[in-house]
Amino acid sequence: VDNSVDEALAGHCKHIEVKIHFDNSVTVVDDGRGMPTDIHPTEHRPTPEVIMTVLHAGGKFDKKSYKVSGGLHGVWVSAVNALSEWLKLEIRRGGKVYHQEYNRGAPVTPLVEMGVSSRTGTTVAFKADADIFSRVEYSFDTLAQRLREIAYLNPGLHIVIIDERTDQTQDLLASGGIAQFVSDLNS
Ligand code: 0RA
Repeated sequence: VDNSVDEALAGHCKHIEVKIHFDNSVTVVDDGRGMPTDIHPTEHRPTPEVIMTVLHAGGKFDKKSYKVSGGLHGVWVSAVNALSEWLKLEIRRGGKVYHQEYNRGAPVTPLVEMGVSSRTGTTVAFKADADIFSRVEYSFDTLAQRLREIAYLNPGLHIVIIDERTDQTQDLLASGGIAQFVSDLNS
């Protein structure tokens, strides 16, 4: 989600969907630019694989021009990958759809071209590793609360959270930003 919010802060993402599935896996879909799919200039493998497996990778996060970040400079998505039993990455970019899968942080498929799409964005689906976490069940309220805060801090960014375990959903869009937060708090 923080990587998707970074895309929103850069002006390229308007919609983020977070879905908690029945098996407590989670899917995060954004309509950002999609991760670059070229070969990484120094690592000599596809950039998404570098972003997903190397802490602090991601290229743009280290650039001086990149002063705002909802995440922690490229750490998050690789940390999520390392702590996941499995993770499935889908990238829509340049008219194409790419896919790669990982187990416990390690790639188990190459990055492959899967089809065509007129949209752009990134989808990350993952299941927290029960060998690492003693509890892998998500709290809808905790996640909804955090995503609501993110929505207030990013006016115009539309965040939807869907819980398939209970059919609960929250539609978060705060066009008025922090001013709206104060007014909602007062009311
Ligand atoms: C590196 C560079 C660019 C975008 C991203 C990473 C990116 C990562 C994630 C993770 C989840 N959603 C994401 N969306 C984008 C910039 C790409 C460009 O310059 O076109």
